[in-house]
Amino acid sequence: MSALDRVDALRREGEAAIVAARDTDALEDLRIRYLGRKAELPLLLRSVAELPPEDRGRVGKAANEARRALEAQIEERGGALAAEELQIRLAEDRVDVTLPGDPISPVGRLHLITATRREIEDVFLGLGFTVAEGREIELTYYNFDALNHPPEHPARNRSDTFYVGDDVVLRTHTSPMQVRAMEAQPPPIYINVPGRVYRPDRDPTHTPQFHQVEGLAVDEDITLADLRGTLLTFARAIFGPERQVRLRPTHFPFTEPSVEVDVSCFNCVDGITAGGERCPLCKGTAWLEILGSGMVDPNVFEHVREHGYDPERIQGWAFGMGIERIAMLKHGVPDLRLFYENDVRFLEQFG
Ligand code: 2NM
Repeated sequence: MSALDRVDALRREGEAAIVAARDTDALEDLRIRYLGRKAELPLLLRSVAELPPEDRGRVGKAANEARRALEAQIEERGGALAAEELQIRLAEDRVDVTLPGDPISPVGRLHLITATRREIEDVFLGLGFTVAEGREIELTYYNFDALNHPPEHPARNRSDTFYVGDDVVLRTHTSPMQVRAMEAQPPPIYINVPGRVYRPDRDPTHTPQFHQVEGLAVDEDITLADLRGTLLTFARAIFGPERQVRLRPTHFPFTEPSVEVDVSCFNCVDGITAGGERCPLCKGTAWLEILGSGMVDPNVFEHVREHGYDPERIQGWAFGMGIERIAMLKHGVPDLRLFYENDVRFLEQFG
């Protein structure tokens, strides 16, 4: 076969193959087969000089034209195939966003501390309180001074408080946020402040980190009777509708008068269980201590007087409770350490 006939044959064969190519991958194979560095047509083009002089012009021209024709045809077919492939992919990837979701079933549950915190918050939200969270690293001013703890108060000792610096501590209660909230908002104020607090204690009933919820209500005419009613509602929501509360006098630096609040035991009658035994929950006393509270000392208001808290015009009460203690009483948790060991056999029973 003459070189010219061979060029013609390659061109026709190539054109037919390109028309028949089913996808861009097949087309790429054809490009290599007909136009690649080692393909016959380009080789032929490169060796035109070795042909007899009278053939060089015609063969070179035909081979060049064949190469350009195949290139153009591959280009055109490639564009068409790529467009077709895109349409197919778009059709396959189409998502019907109106279909109902298919979420995986949730794994895990709330930790008992979290569940109890939310339960407490929900009771006070229902009574018109809002929730405020503060910082865990506090200035001694907010943790002590503004809360009427004098410089010599024992709670300020290095042995009773984690100091981060001379005037910076890990908060020992969430009360500092109550002061910050009063700075930020004039009375009336009804807030709940849950969160983590720190004290350097470790024994069977104390851990260096624990959780509190504090409450603060300040208004023009708020009294200890409102505190009692609020805490009775709280006690009944958490421990059952039959509960009673009792207030016993005590002392706190930031309240005057101060009271410890007990809820009637839900595990016995008058300290005796249904089985006739001395009640192990209340130790036969018929009462369970749940929190501390009192009327906010006017000295606390003096620190926020310029923010609208004139102790001659407003008064209020505050309370603080340990979330762990509430959860242990309510669910009969026998050991504080169970909250922090995170044994799933314990965690799975709640939340
Ligand atoms: C308690 C007991 C009594 C309390 C006082 C204040 C504030 F900021 F108003 F002064 N916040 N929390 C308070 C009072 C906390 O916890 C056992």
